[in-house]
Amino acid sequence: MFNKVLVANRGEIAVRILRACREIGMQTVAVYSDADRQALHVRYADEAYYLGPAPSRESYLRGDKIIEIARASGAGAIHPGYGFLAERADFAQACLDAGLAFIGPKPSAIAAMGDKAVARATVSAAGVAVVPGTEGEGSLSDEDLLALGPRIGFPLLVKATAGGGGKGMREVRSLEEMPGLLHAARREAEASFGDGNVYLEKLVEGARHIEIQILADTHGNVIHLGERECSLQRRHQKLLEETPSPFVGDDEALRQSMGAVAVRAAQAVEYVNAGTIEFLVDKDKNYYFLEMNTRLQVEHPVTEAVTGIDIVKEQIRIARGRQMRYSQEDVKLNGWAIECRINAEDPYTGFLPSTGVVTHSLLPTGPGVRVDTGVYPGFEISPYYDSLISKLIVWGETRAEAILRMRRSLEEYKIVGVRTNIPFHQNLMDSPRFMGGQFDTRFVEERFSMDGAEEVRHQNAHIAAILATLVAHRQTQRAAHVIRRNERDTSNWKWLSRWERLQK
Ligand code: MV4
Repeated sequence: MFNKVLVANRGEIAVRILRACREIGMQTVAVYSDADRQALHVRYADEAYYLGPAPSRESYLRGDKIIEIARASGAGAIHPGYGFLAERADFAQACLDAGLAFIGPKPSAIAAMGDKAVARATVSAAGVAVVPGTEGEGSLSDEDLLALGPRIGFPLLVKATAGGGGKGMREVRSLEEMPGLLHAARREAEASFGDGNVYLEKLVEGARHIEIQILADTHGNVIHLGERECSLQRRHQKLLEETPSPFVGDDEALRQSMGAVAVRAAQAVEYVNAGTIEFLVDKDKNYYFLEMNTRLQVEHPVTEAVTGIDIVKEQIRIARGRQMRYSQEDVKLNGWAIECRINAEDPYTGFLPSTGVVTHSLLPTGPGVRVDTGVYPGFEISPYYDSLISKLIVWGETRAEAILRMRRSLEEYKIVGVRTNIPFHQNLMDSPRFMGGQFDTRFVEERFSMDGAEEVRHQNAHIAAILATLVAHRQTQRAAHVIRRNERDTSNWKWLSRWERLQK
């Protein structure tokens, strides 16, 4: 049984995994590229080995080299994190062939869920609802698809079978525009995945994106850890996740029903370890399987915050062949958690990536606050990898408390040297639609604006009385502040009145 883990990743997730290993007494091995010689994950690990030049394909995607390092260093297991090699069935198989444990599912489960048409057919056969569309696993010709389109009905979506993340996806409104869009989708899928195969699904409009975290061990136990609301995203990049979903809310029947269906979908591929089932949920609470992510996800900490379960430690236990420490009855959702993804991107210039040295940073702390990051003052954010600097996760007893805590934490958070999307999140926290939980997957792109002039709000005596107390409290707080409030911040005064209006 292994007692040394190689973490085949970088940034905040590598640090997150190393921390779990440290807590349970596992020895750790990090790997790094030229751009990451000074990175936190390298410093944190017991040992670190050089992979190659900065570009991913010459470093973090070098599965052969990583396996060689694992063997040479005496690591008995590889944790892939997310991205890079995490969902490559061939890499998982190569680990097993080298006598290494892969901290994740079996190669067959990765492969079955990686092909979206196979995934649809597999879970559908297990009784899981999928969006109406083409059926089966084989590749379909344009002729086939043009015949099937009208039967499914418009509007529909062309999706890449090798896809995920919206690549190779096209919305089709009529039969006339279908040939051109099929061609464009195939070309994009071919360029992105080396596979131009596509399938069709009816378009579900105004849907929310809600996912269920599952855990499965090698003893046949499969449990779910509730849902995460992931509708707030831009160009298929999630920006904020929360749990519970404001849309599921206290509909415990819906939560348990989605959870049970997610478990069934996982069982359909004999799933082991941590995984996530994505659902589209329409306004009438009908839900449909979208895809399964066969990895640890970026947003896993919100689930950890409300369940108290350390998902990464559980992943390692499972990979060691142990039973999970929890049964479904043990899983209780306590309070509310929100995660903001802090990216090195400028929200005022259309989210252009921002690179450079982080000269100073001041992290928010205090009750109910967690920051997962791989960045520290002096570290250079390079253009080679994703722009995620950190994840700011807050917990509150209620959604309102979590939002207030997030606003407070965003104000405290100071990063100097690169531009970040913190102002975007501050704006979002002030958005009445966000506060009211009234948003779907189009919200950020279609209804949200960064130049929102503050609306003037009438304030009645009742609100004023509450606010007087709040302002007094604020002043004591401010006396202790080293950092000045951001000019763009909405005052608590305005914010509370918005909140009050929403509660009416
Ligand atoms: C959909 C859909 C509506 N109807 N499928 C986007 C990425 C990929 N994971 C699937 N996606 C969607 N599939 C049907 N039949 C809407 C989306 C979608 C979306 C899904 C989740 C999160 C954000 C999204 C943004 C736009 C579209």
